[in-house]
Amino acid sequence: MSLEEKLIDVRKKAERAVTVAVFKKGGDREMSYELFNELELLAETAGAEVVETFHQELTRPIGATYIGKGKLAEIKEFAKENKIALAIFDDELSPVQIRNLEKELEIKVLDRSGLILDIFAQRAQTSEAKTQVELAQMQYLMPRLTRMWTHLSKQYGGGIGTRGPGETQIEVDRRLIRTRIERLKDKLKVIETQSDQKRRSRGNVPTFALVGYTNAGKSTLMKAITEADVYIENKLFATLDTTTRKFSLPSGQDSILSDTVGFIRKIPSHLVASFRSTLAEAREADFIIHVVDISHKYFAEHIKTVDTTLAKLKITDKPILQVFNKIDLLDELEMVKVYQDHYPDSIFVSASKNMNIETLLNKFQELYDRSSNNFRIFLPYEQASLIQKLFALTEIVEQKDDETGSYYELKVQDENLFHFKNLFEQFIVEDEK
Ligand SMILES: Nc1nc2c(ncn2[C@@H]2O[C@H](COP(=O)(O)OP(=O)(O)OP(=O)(O)O)[C@@H](O)[C@H]2O)c(=O)[nH]1
Ligand SMILES: [Mg+2]
Repeated sequence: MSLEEKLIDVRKKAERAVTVAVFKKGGDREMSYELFNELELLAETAGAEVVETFHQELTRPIGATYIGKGKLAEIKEFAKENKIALAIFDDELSPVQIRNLEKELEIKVLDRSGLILDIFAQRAQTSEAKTQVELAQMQYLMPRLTRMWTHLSKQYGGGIGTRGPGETQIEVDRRLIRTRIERLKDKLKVIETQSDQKRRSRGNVPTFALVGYTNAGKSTLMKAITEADVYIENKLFATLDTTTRKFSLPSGQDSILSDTVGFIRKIPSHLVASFRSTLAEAREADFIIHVVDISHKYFAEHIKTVDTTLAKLKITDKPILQVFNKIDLLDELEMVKVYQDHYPDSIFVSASKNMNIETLLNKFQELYDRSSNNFRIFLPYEQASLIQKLFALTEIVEQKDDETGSYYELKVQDENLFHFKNLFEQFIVEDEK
């Protein structure tokens, strides 16, 4: 069995599935149901048909089997009667739990992380996304290798010489996975260097990155602003790759907008880590645009998840603008007013109905103006050799020439300020800030 085959392919192996969750005793039941609902959506996105859902109220999940014996028996019986092939659990299960559950239920067991990984694997298109997903899958698989897998295809460098004396198949598998992980990491390093170079070659253009919970409407907003032909779908994780497009701020300033993979509650940590290069666009952006689906009942939970994920990615040191999307779905515009009182600094739009997009762009402009430092300099013609540097380090807002040189009005981003001052301090006419 190849390493890939050791990962469950939901489409092939399990059209008929049940979902299983533990609800925290004394917790918010309505919310528990809603979050459980999300698992069902994920399962359907992966290609499974959820035939039944099971949940049990517990103070905390049970160590060995996650749920209690009675519930297990109930699921087992249901699975037998209804030809269920797969049980999907709403948490990350330990390798031991998976093993125990499979033995007990006699069907395949998949946890939330495995499910999300499977969706990513199905949807990955570019070599970058594929490599990142595979890395996450291998890291996920590593501690979950069990004795039931006895063969390994030779294509990954197995075979003669790889088997030490007395080594078990699991140890061989582990070693092969480790080698593979190293190779994937190397490949990603190359990809990362290439996209770093691409980003640098864009020069000094301000960049805005759309982030947010999956299905919030990031791609739709991208399309509304830049007319980019991006993929939009009412499914989770429609977008896996980063798209970047040029657009203009109201002042005419050239800018770049990027759309990227969405976040979700309990996202596997391997996945976040291995999507480093895809998320680099957000990490390197000047401004973060956090898109929230305000029509979702638990949008406040979504905001929390996104904030936590951004913190994990160490994206905390830049201006963040919260954009509430899908206001066309709110019952009355009055509702928007209520929300507006709670989130006074946010913008309310409908990406698909093109509502308030202009206001949003004005807000982008405001962010940009606030973040940059404005200067006026006079550069004599004999200093023409510095012009290249000036163009690289600043945004020229206006230029006026006279007999001896040129006046420039410019903006300098914080990160270029030191370099700029070093070279041009002596030419500054009046500092407007
Ligand atoms: N009613 C309404 N629906 C919207 C709006 N914006 C987006 N949608 C719908 O919401 C769904 C998800 O939109 P996407 O733009 O694909 O969402 P996304 O945030 O890019 O999602 P992922 O790429 O999966 O993370 C689609 O069915 C859109 O048509 C809006 O303003 N109003
Ligand atoms: Mg998208």
